[in-house]
Amino acid sequence: MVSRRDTLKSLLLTGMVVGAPNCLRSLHAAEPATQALRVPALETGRLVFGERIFDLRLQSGVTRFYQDVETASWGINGSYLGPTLRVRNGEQVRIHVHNSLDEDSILHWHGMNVPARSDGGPHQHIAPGATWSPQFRVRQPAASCWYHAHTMHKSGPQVYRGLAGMLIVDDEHSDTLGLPTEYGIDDIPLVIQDRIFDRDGQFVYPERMQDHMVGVRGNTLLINGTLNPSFRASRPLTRLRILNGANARNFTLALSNGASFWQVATDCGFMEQPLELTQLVLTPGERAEILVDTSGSEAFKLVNIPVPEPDIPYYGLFTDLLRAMDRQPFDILEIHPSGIAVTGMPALPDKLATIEWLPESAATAVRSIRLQMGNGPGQGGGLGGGPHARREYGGWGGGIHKINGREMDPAYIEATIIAGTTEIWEIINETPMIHPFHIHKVHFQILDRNGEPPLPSERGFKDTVNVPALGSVRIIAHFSGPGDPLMPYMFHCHILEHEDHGMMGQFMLI
Ligand SMILES: [Cu+2]
Repeated sequence: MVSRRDTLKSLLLTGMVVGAPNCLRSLHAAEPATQALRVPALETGRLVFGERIFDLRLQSGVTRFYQDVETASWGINGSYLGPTLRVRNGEQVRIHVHNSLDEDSILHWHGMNVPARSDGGPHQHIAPGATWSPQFRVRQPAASCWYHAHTMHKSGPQVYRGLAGMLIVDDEHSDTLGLPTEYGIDDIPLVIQDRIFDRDGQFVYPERMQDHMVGVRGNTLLINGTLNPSFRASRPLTRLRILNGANARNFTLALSNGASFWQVATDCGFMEQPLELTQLVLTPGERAEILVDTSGSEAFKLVNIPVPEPDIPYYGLFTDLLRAMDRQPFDILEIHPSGIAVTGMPALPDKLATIEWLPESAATAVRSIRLQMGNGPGQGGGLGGGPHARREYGGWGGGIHKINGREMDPAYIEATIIAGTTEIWEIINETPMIHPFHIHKVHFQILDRNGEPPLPSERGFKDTVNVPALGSVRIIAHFSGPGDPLMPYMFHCHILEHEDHGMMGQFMLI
């Protein structure tokens, strides 16, 4: 694997090529070599008359990402990110979210099957000083979900400052699998994010058009808010609940020693059986649970490996940006194994879950969802209307992001769906870059991508899917009730700048 110096060199070179909008580096003088991985506090709330109640506070504060540097940041019950909430299938939950910030916000429970009014979307606002108290019964199997700001036009900057956290669902079945479950010991959440710091160690949220076209990518990685993190394992097998919590960056995860790891869960729960992998792609919003062999004594790293250059026509500056994207190797987490010697492979359960695969014949509707950037088919445009406009791709310049020809309009409902029905959605990416597509509430199965079966790592319930450049994905989902004719659910690109700039639509479940 590349050394830190090689990595830096390659990043700087990449930066020179593309004007350094999105190369990973960290050059601050006060940068710690490595520091212990921070693990968000585990919050189980309080039980009142059988209801699990959480008290969350959106707040501003300062965080020491760098030694002796106080960075202004936002968090939930803390100065950066929020606690890991833990709930159980079947129980009634109420979450009091108090906004002590000086602007409107809202939290969305990503991956949770909750009523529209409790879902937290751009129709809902928590004004400064106000409290919002969504409630729901947990009706889904064990999974690693998360929560984050979903404020109209402001999801990007609010998540960037720190409004996000993990939300773990447990159930009776997950208790019996024998997987690592000791939070912070052998069951570790990993929120992977990239940020930009200025010379004073303050967050910079870039406003340049090109950053918003491809999505905001930082040059400094934070894992659970830790710069250059190191984790010391104390058990021979460690479960990582990995969330791509970045605004826009895709990660291709691997271990620096080339060893295998085992994926056990997709976004919304366990897979049928553990899947042995040597690399795993996560686009923004996606999660995976993996088991890592932490026996033995030789340190290794969880790293990001570069992906091959995308096979797209050349469009000028925008193509340079796209080609540089996801091309940088970098370290994510240094892992010091437990030193416990184990002979052979770790013992893993043969079977994790029974998944009922939805047949295409169950669908009563098929919808097309077209992801678009620019001025629409035939309009051309390109970057600033320059010479690189490509009419055949709808002219994706100008920073306009749309679905089915329309920027997000709170008054427009794209689909009205009868509760209890099953639908196939074909998500068609008309642009030359990946978009991670997220549907609120439902847990779907991927039927195919560009006509091919989904990757083995996607064989399970998902709520966010990687839709490849100029390609398409078909998903099938069962839309369970209860419906609500007055409050829609969202579907959108999970590149938060794309969502903020209009690549979002609404469905009403009735
Ligand atoms: Cu997008």
